Amino acid sequence: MSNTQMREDEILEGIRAHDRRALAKMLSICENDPNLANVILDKLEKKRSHVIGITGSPGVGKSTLINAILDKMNQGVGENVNSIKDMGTATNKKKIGVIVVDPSSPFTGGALLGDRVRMQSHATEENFFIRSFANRGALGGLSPSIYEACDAFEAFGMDNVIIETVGVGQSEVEITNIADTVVVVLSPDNGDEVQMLKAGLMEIADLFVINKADNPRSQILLSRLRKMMITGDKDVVICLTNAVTGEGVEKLIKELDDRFFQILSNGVFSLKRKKRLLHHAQSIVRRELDELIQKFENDGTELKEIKKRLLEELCRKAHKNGS
Ligand SMILES: Nc1nc2c(ncn2[C@@H]2O[C@H](COP(=O)(O)OP(=O)(O)OP(=O)(O)O)[C@@H](O)[C@H]2O)c(=O)[nH]1
Ligand SMILES: [Mg+2]
Repeated sequence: MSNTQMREDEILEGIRAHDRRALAKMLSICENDPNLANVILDKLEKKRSHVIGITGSPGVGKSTLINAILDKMNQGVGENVNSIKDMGTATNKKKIGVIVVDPSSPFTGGALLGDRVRMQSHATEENFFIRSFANRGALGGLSPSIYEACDAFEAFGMDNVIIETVGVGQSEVEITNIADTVVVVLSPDNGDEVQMLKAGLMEIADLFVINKADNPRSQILLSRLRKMMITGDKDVVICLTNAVTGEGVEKLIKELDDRFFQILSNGVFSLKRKKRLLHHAQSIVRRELDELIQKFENDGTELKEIKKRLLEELCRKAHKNGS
């Protein structure tokens, strides 16, 4: 048995047994060897998680809000969508995976730790798992291994997978490819109203949060947002929160749970999942093409092998998708 095979079996067994160390290893494989990650993930049964993208301009309070969400869930707030009783904890608290996509350092390619530090108080709790990913290679977008990481959390049986991304550039669009629900966070002290219009955040939001509700100007932002919605064709829930005190966060969790059950019953969830599979396949193709370009200069014979692998991967994804 090869080393890789041993590692694979160990991880498979560990994830099925809800061993956090196996999940940590799996997430590292997602980051460093996404092809191997896909091979392992294919052997795992995936639970149905609600994948929530939290996006918004820098500093609006996304990390603080996620921290507040975890606080509330730790107190038992929120629906346990998977109803997993066998996760090694005798609790019915929600199981949450958090992915923080940090901008890459051009020097190290590594993830910045700032957001993780913000959520540090929850980092070691049994029912939560927080992981930072650098967005290396994906200019302005999400991490190239985000699809695999999301699958890994689902295989682990998380109720929610929360993805924090800075709402600039490509990541805004990309988050709609992977999340079942996109939460756009705005804050009154960020000149967000103008940015919102510019960046098309209006279109991608399934739910708005006006954070920093302790700032009186949040009421102005609220009424402007409502006005914009009247003229638009979308009726989106708006929640007001103070992420520092946790005010309004319970209501936000309830709105998120309500939306999850709604999209499960109206077919939107399965459409979102089809979209995610398609974009996952595309990300594999892009990755393979990058490899191809790198290798081609040295050895043209690689071309056939890579073409074959690409086709196999696409057929596998299409088959999984039921088409
Ligand atoms: N007054 C007030 N301050 C807040 C609130 N939420 C967050 N903050 C503060 O706003 C600052 C930025 O918060 P973060 O959670 O780091 O914001 P972020 O959106 O994650 O920022 P990036 O990850 O850099 O994009 C911190 O100093 C927080 O303490 C709030 O509801 N009210
Ligand atoms: Mg943050």
